[in-house]
Amino acid sequence: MKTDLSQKLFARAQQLFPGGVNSPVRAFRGVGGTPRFIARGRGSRMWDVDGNELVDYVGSWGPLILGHCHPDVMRAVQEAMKAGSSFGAPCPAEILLAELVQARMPWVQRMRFCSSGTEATTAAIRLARGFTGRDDFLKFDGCYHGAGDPLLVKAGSGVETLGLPDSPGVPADLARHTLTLPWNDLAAVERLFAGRGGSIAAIITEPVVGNMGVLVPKPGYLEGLQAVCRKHGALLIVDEVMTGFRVAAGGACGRYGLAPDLVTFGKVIGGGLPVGAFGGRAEVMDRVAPAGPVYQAGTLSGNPMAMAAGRATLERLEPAGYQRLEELSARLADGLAAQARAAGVPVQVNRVGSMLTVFFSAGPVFDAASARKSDTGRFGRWFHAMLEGGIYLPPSQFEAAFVSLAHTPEDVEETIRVAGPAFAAAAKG
Ligand code: KE4
Repeated sequence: MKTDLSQKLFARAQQLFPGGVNSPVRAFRGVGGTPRFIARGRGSRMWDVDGNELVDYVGSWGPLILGHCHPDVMRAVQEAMKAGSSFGAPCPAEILLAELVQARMPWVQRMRFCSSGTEATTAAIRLARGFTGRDDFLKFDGCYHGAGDPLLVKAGSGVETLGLPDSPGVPADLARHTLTLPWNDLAAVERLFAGRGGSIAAIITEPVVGNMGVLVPKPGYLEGLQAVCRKHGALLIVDEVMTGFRVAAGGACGRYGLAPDLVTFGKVIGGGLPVGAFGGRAEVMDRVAPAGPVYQAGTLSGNPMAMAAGRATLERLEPAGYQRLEELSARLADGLAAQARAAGVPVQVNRVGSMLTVFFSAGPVFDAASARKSDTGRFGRWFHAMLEGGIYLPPSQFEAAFVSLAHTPEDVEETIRVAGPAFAAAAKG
């Protein structure tokens, strides 16, 4: 596969951006080689600058659940642009999107739009601290909630991919308020709260972890976290930046029957444009300025073009669409597992809805520690063999792949076909 132009552009990019990228996980550090510079996308496909056609399972890391350049999303954004790109003032578009969110997630009694998932989670932590008057909060090893200081402790995603235990630059005085435990271990959470529950403002969790690769919550785990929060007066923050409107119409909270105090969003609700949001109980959210004293703000929050893209996306996420995503994703997961078995390569395929990960591990993968036992060298060889075969997967063992409504059964069968020799190539290393 020709990559001359990507290589030339990557060399130029490294004179401009740290590591040649504007977000670390794009740099292929987890798999080696040269990142592909993308020229355009359409439906389930992307074309890189060297003209290589790729079946895309990254989907901009989750937002593109309808695929690239969905005509309705394009039309909505173009129409919004004709009226004006941004006003810095209230506009009807933000109400229309918020009402769609609230209709599917009635626990979101109030919300605030921002421009990224990081803003949303950072604000949610600040709000939980302001509401409870407590400084400590609990996150889980391997869960990634964006690049905000308090959350860059034992994070997943790019931090995990680069093997950075925590990020330098986060003052110890701040990090000490971020408590961490293994994910999926309810007894550990109960022990922690029994000892110091009165000082803990919140638990924040990915309900289905996507940032260590996909980790599936054990039965009762999420409900257990909710019960611990209720018992000790802490808030449950469910980070649905990745799972929101992805794993079900009501997100993971709808899928697992949670009643979170706060929930955060990003990705899908922006339809590919920059949007984040946090929301939840009115009693909590009404502490946010200007209704209350907890400050949060953003120049482009509620931007009419981004609101239009998000609304056009959510409007096309019907129950039949989730059924199709389930069927396509199940076929893909089963087909990949069968190909790995045929090649004699031990893998675990973890999947919830249309997010999945192939772990190169012989044993079950249910938390960060078990995920880290995966053979990242084999993953890297498999990744490149798939890429050579025209299949574009997330360039890290510790990320989720995404199926969109633009993917077809033919895309999935092509992917499964390419995976056979790719697993054989992975085993050779
Ligand atoms: P952003 O600030 O990147 O919009 O959202 C941060 C975030 C928060 N919470 C969860 C559960 C997330 O998955 C993310 C962002 N996810 C990564 C992919 N694993 C974004 C990709 C990247 O960092 O380039």
